[in-house]
Parts: sequence; C-alpha cells; structure tokens
Amino acid sequence: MQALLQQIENYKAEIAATNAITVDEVEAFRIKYLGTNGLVKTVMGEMKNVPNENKKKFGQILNDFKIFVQEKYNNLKESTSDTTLKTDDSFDWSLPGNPAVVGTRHPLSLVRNQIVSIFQKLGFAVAEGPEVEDDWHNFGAMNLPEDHPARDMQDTFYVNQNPSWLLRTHTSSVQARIMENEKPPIRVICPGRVYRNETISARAHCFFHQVEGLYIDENVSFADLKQTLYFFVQEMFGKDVKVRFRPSYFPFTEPSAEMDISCLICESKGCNVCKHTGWVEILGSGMVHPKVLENFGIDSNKYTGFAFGMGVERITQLKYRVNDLRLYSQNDVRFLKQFTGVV
Ligand code: 2U9
Repeated sequence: MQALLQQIENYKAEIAATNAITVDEVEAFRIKYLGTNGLVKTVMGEMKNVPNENKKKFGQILNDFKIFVQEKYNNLKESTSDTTLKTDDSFDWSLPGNPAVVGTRHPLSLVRNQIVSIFQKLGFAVAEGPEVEDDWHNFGAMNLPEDHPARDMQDTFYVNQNPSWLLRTHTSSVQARIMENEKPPIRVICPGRVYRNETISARAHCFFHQVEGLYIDENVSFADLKQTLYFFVQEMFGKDVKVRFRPSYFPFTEPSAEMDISCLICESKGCNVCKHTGWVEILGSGMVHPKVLENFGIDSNKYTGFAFGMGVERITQLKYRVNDLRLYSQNDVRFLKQFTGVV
C-alpha cells in the first residue's frame, strides 16, 4: 500500500515534468497515461488488492490522480504549438457530414438555353432589350395598326403614370431596336420575358417567355425559313419528329405560317395534348412584312428576311410534359428539383 502511494507520487512528478510540443507527443501522453492500457487504468486495477478498511481513502487518492493526469493532458493539448489539427476527444470524426444542397436550374432556363445554343450553332447572335417599352417598338414598328386587338387594354399592361409606356407583349421590340441601329445582314435571336393581361389559369399566365428570331439579308427565302426551323426541331426533339407548316396570319409577316410537330406524348395516336389530331403547334413564323423593313429604312426590294417566335413554356411542356403553366412560377422545390441538366 505504502509502495503504491510512493509509486503514484513518482508518476505525478514524472507527469508534472512532461512537456509535449507536437500533437503527436500530446497523443503519446494520452495513450501512455489515459489510454485503455494506460497507467491510470493500471493503478486503478490495484484497488482490488487494497484492504477494505483503506478502500475509501485509497479510492480518493486514485481519483485525484486521475483528475491530475486529465488536467495535465488538457493543458498540454491547449498549449501545443503544433499547427496541425488538435485531437479533440469530444468530437466524433466518424459522424456523417452535412450534405451541401445544390440547386438546379429552372426548367425554363434550361430550355431557353437549349433553344439559344441551337440557333447559335447556325450563326445567330443573341440580343436582349428592355421589358418596359414604348408603343412604337412594341406595336407601331411591327405593323400593328392602331385598332389592332393586340393593343387592346385587355391584352396589354400599360404603365399607370405614363400610358405611352407598356410592358412588352413580345420580344419583337428587341429586334425593332436592332433594325433601328444596324444594317443587314442581321441574324439574331431574342430571348426574354413578355407580359399579357390574361387571367391566370393552367393554360394562361400574365407573363411568359419567348425566343424570337430574325434573319435579314439578300435572297433570304421561305426555303431558308423552313430548313432553319426544321433543323431546330430535330436538334430539340430528335430526328424522328415530323413537322408540318400551316398557313397563318401575323401583321408583321407575309406570308405567315405556324409550325406543328408530331405529338411526342402519344406518338401521334391521339391524346389531350394534341387534341386527338396527332399534331401540336410549337411556333409561328413568316417572311418579314415589307412594311416592317421599310419602317427601318431597309430596302424591301433588295432585302428579304424571315422571322419566327416561340413560347419557351410551350416547348418545355412538350419536352418535359408539364401540364400546368402555374407550376413554372410557384417555386415549389418538389417540381423544380426534377429538372437537371448542364446547359
Ligand atoms: C420582326 C419582324 C417579325 C416574330 C414572329 C411569331 C411569328 C409568332 C408567337 C409564337 C408563340 C408568339 O410566344 S407566342 O405566343 N409568335 O407566332 N413571331 S413571326 O416576327 C417578327 C419579329 C421581329 C422585326
């Protein structure tokens, strides 16, 4: 018993004199004194040999010894000058990490970017313009006469403070600004948000997104229009998709045509999306009206051009089978996280 007490005193002296500098030395101290097979455990093991009447007193001494070693270890750990990571027994390094939440691109951005990069391959430049426009760039220049229904208060949002300003109803206003400032050849696409005064439902919204295109040069023909848009559809929807052009009417193009593709949802067998026709409309197009060219001083005898416009929501609906327009703007993560892509 006396020998054991002496032994403890010796250990204490030895421990008090210990200087550890590196993290490795601190760890060696821990293993030597506090580890599973360390000195503290060994000394504690002696308890069983201590006579019953001394157990209480000896227990106290052992406990003090253990606290003494523990405190020394804490001091060494604190004072180590080693810059490598200090070992910290209170932290469980095997715990799983916090996964970083990575966002995904909005489906409309993904599809807009796809549309843009397809036309970039054909040499189209990309242009953007203001969302608040004047009457001339949105309507007048586009050959939309004063009494045209698209100008109706019910379709267009006018700015209260100054009704000669409005929220653009199509991105044609961007092309108008380009024609104002540049000379042919012009080959440009204009992606952007447009506004129309509609009651919000599954099929209509007060804003949506368009990509419009314009190509003006000498000898641009309807065949160029067809081939360009056919290339776009094949890139966007795959080589198997069929297309058809239907005659149509727009004030800014003459002749005008709408383009349908074979229904991808039902493989043209007939469904709600294609209204059992096997075809779905994806864009409008036409040869730029001579009046629109002349509005910008472009000689319509020398130059011709084609233009087209498509709704990004519509293309996205067909590509990803989105059946309610409102989903695009509700910011429901359950909807948004389904779309992954690199574009
Ligand atoms: C200029 C001259 C002509 C752009 C065109 C369409 C046909 C068209 C709609 C498609 C679905 C709008 O998003 S939508 O509702 N657009 O059908 N857009 S031709 O014509 C232009 C543009 C600029 C200088």
